[in-house]
Amino acid sequence: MKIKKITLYKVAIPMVTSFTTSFGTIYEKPTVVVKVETNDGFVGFGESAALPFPFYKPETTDICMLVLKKYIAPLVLNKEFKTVEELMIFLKPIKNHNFAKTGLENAVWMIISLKEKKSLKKILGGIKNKIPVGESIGIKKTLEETLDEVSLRLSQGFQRIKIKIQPNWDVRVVEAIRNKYGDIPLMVDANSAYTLEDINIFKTLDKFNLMMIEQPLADDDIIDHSVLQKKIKTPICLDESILSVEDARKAIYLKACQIINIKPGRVGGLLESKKIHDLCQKNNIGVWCGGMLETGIGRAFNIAISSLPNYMYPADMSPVNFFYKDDLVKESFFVDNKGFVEVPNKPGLGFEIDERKIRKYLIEKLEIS
Ligand code: OSB
Ligand code: MG
Repeated sequence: MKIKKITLYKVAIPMVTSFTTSFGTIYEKPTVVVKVETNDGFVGFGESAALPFPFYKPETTDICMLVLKKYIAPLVLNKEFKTVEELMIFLKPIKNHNFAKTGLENAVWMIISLKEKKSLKKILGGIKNKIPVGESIGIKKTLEETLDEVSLRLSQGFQRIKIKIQPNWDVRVVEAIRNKYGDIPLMVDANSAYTLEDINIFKTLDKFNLMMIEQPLADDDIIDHSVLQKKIKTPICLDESILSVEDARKAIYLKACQIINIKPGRVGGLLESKKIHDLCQKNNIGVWCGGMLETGIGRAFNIAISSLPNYMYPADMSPVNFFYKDDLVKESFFVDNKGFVEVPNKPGLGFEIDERKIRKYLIEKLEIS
């Protein structure tokens, strides 16, 4: 097949509530929807779910628009390919820009799924019919607000709670949750807010039997994480540090983590996610799927990849309406009262895209052919 047209939509759905992490507060989260049309009449959609500012990784929403238009589209338009492996070879010269690549890559996976009349789960090698999910709870103004949200999500069935931490919002939150809810499945995510000098905080956190501590140190670090992992028993989970299967190989070699959060957007798509999954499986490193506050489009791909066997911890899969007043799919996924989300068995995205909503929340549109 050949890609004959790519349309980029920068879309911003109003948020229900802001989301605070150690790197800052997200008050609005535009996203990039990538529509791909092929010469043989297939249409696919993907999402480049970078943040609007370069505080998580350097890529932003606007950078995704620019890179997709100026560098990615010209490398793939009107080129013959049969598989995502072949497609990604065209993109090899482009360093990083993983969120931008993911929007296109996901759209092509959707097309391949439609063409082969097999679900994304099936073509990716997934085996699970439903995936366990948890919630990621941002930094709040008060402990009470945090405890209330923990209690609500536990009562709704979410299978684990993740708390965003930063200096002065770490031990006391964890302690308060443990005191009130006992030994629930609990983890923390620091989004790279600490250094090795904070060893005493990690030693204290080590006493709370956390499932894992996500990205405690610098966003581009592997070595210091390896030093830290030797000093604490809580498993370190890497997020920001892992941009490719090569990064994962190095982290495993240096014993920098025991768990990896694989976000398709951060690593450049589902193919790279699968490679990281397979490598981790061989090395007894469990993985799970993180999120980037995607709309129902991006979340659909996260659900599909989470059906692979070594995705053994609950995914960050809060329903889209926890963050946004609306969605870009007609009927989004549903978290049942045991904290599971069903993996669609239909070919394609598995959810019906609402193009009216894309138009309603549109900020900028670019057509490239
Ligand atoms: O570090 O996992 C993260 C959201 C934005 C940027 C980074 C992160 C997050 C989350 C939210 O934790 C996860 C979700 O999409 O539900
Ligand atoms: Mg994280």
